[in-house]
Amino acid sequence: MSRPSAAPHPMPVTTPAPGSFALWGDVAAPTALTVAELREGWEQHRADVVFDCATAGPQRHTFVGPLLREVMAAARPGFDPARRKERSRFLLSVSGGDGHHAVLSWAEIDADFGNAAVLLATRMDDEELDTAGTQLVVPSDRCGARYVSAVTAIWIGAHQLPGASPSKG
Ligand SMILES: Nc1nc2c(c(=O)[nH]1)N[C@H]1C(S)=C(S)[C@@H](COP(=O)(O)O)O[C@H]1N2
Ligand SMILES: [Mo]
Repeated sequence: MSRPSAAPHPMPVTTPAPGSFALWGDVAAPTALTVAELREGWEQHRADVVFDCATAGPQRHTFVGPLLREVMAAARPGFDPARRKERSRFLLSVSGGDGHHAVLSWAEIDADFGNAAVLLATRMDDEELDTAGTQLVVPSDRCGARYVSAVTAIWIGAHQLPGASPSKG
């Protein structure tokens, strides 16, 4: 059986400048952000983390940056912010320029659900990330696979069941 040829979520038409990333998907205001904008536009949080790498063992870093959930609000995701069940259907996919990408559920980072303090880093240890690009920081993860570095795009959208009409609330 052949798969439909049209991609359900076409990539943004413009490629973001080096060090910046695109926010796209089911959003009212797709946008591109630089690390400087992440630093200036939102409250900066600090996370001292240890994560395990399958090949290099335990890695210890100090990251600084805004909360992912606060940055995502700038693009206005396609849910009613007052409706918990609507929010609980959304997923995010965070990709690096090398093709590595990892997903999170919106509920993981939502204060009413998992409330994880996931960051988009502007600094790692003594290095400002303006040139390298932002890095996803998931302090509650034991392993490093979702610490996506040199992020180029974050997609957000809901999982829709075929034929289902979602209940409100
Ligand atoms: N863009 C990108 N980010 C990535 C990876 C990758 O292959 N590409 N590997 C992940 C893995 S498996 C780990 S353990 C950490 C390693 O982080 P470190 O290089 O800071 O130790 O980066 C993560 N982020
Ligand atoms: Mo790893």
